[in-house]
Amino acid sequence: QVSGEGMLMVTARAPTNIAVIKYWGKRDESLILPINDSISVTLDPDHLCTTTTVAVSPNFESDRMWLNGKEISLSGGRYQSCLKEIRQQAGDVIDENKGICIKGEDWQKLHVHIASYNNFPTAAGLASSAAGFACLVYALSKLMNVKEQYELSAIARQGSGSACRSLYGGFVKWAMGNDVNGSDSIAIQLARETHWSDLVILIAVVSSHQKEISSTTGMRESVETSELLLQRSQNIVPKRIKQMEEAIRNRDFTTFAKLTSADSNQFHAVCLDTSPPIFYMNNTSHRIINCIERWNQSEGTPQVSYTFDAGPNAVMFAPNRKVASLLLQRLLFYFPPLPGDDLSSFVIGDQSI
Ligand code: 2P0
Repeated sequence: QVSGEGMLMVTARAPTNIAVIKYWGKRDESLILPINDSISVTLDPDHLCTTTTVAVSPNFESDRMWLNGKEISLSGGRYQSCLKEIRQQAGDVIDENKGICIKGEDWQKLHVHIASYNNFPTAAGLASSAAGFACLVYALSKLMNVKEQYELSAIARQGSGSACRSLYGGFVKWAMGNDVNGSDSIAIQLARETHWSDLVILIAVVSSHQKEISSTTGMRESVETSELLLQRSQNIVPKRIKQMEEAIRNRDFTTFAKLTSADSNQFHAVCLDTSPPIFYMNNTSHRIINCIERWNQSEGTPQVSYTFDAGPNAVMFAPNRKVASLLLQRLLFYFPPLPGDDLSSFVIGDQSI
């Protein structure tokens, strides 16, 4: 889109993703290279997403960014890496009718303004940085006419590791790769968003406060101090990745559910095994786990599964809408709404319960 003052603008939207086999730990901090593969589900962009508008104009004197309406600094290494990499890949943008002629090399001198909004709590364990950097890199790539779209995940990864997975919908694997410069540490789509359309994801926002220990700091401390993390990344995750890929391929909910809950619990066990220990879940999170585990045990096979990221919020999976409704009923029984609670948020898909 071109505005009156010769400003060129692009708006993009990217959803967040939820890991079912977790990324926790880097082997290279600056390139953001992980110590194990991970697998995630990208959420529907209508619910949890970032919307980012990027604009370029010869009148802009510096790169600037606003997040949820507040200006933030772009001086950090992660923003700088993404901007530098995208500019290196930038192509010509020429539209004679609109009087636009930007050559690939011109992007090195032109400045951009970025406005980004999250429609969910920032930094509360709902992977805001994943949607944020995926959206930023994608919007910039469209603005700057980047040809090699397959390289975008390696650029988004340098903004935030989990962001590389948000560039694809459906089920996505982030392959850790072997290359020292990270060229093969990229996201790969395992299955499209329509592959398992019965699967329902429920999110219980237990707290929308910012977490005390960022994922970046937490995983650095785990790499430095947790023996369990080494065992997990070398001997446990590789097996789970294969099993999870197969479960997704076959839409095998029982295996998917067992692996998802087990991997979440192991990730939080690694956090406890870190010195000093990190507590991302709270008492409410533990009660949700108990509620689901008791239900699954009473049925003899997993009805639903749960996973928690670097925060107390629960993400739950049900094999279909009927079971999702039963899960919601149970949650509402154990966690009755308080007077004044907004019940309109209790919805599955488009239907309120
Ligand atoms: C994941 N998490 O796989 C794991 C599970 C949180 C728990 O990816 O340092 O924000 O920016 O690469 O991507 C959160 O880590 O960390 C995360 P950086 P990121 O989703």
